[in-house]
Amino acid sequence: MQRDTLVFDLINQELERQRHGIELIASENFTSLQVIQAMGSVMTNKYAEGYPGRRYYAGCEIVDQTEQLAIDRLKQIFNVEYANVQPHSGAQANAAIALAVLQPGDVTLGLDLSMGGHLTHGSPVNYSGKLYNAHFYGVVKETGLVDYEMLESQARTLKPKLIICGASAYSRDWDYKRIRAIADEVGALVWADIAHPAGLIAKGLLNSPFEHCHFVSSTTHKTLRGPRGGVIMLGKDFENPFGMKDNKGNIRMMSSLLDLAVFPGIQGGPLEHVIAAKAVAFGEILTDEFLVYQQQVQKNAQAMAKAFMDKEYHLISGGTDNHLMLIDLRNKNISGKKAEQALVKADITANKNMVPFDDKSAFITSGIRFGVPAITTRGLVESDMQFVVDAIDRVLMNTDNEAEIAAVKKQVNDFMTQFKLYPEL
Ligand code: DSN
Repeated sequence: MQRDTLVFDLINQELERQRHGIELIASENFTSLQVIQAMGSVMTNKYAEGYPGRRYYAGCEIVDQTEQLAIDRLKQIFNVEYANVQPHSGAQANAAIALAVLQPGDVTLGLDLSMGGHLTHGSPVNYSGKLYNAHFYGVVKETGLVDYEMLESQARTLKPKLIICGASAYSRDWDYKRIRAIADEVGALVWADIAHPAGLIAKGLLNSPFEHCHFVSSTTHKTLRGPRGGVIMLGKDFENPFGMKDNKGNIRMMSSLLDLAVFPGIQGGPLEHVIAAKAVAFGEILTDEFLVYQQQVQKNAQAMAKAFMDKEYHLISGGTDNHLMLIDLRNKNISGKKAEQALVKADITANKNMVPFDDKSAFITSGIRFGVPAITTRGLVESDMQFVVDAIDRVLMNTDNEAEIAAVKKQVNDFMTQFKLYPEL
């Protein structure tokens, strides 16, 4: 068959876009070439419903080994008793936890989406807000920090079955111990969604949720720098406290209920090519180089935050502990939408984001979110953050000046040529 040049030309255009630009979307990263090669492999041809050693299809001896390798490496990274590497995405991992733990109508308590939370933590437009009785806590207006007192009073009043911590746009660490104490008082389970900071947690640079949270989910493609996908983990496997039964009426350990929730609960055949790529990425995470990378992520985020604050940008919570920052642009008289659109013209990619207590809609927003995992993978260090922030500021101060934005774009493209991306391709 003739090569599909239409598609491969587009793939090459995307590669060039990634090479020329400054990638600041906090949830993106650049995987290694061997992660891409594992994903683009014959493993995609295999059906393997079930789990290693207990599949519904023949011929799974090899994919059993790659999946078991991914499981074992993930357990080693986080020192946990249970891991499921089959969720196709973070949203699927989260859906499986909800399916395993909750009945329709059960009360959940998560961080409000407009305060930095995630769609799957109870948003009314998501299954998690349609199927379950979702309630929310927020952040303190003055500090931008999670409002643990509100969480506590909401939990006491609502008696949720599940308390959810974790966020998409929160730049500070979490007090998992405090949340667990609240949960124990009201008889709730705690689930930490570490999709964003997982890489930093993996290397001990942020608090670990595993000792305190019953369930932990993550994506694999953000700070973990693996292929697009999700995982579920249990620090310690435990008997399910609500006596939930499988379809044969047996009360099972939580690990079994989670396995059943992923397959056959919400998914069919696992993506064994992606699981092979997860195994490769997990191998990379176990190396000392990955610790150096994560340390650089934190240093770059702090240098970038300082450079923004020096230019009187208003960072929610006044800084960052992790890989991202959320900026309220209202003192600069520009919306998040306009900022995002102007920046992309200069080949700087970031995303508009609501800020806590925003007076604009999710389509316009008052804020913008910047993250450094991808540029850190490219090789940028603290001293490069001033160039990045100067370029962003020049665009944001000239959103209607096409000539100025074109000049920034040229500078950005020239600057990025020194940081190689997939030179083999
Ligand atoms: N919420 C998305 C993000 O952080 O970009 C991921 O689901």
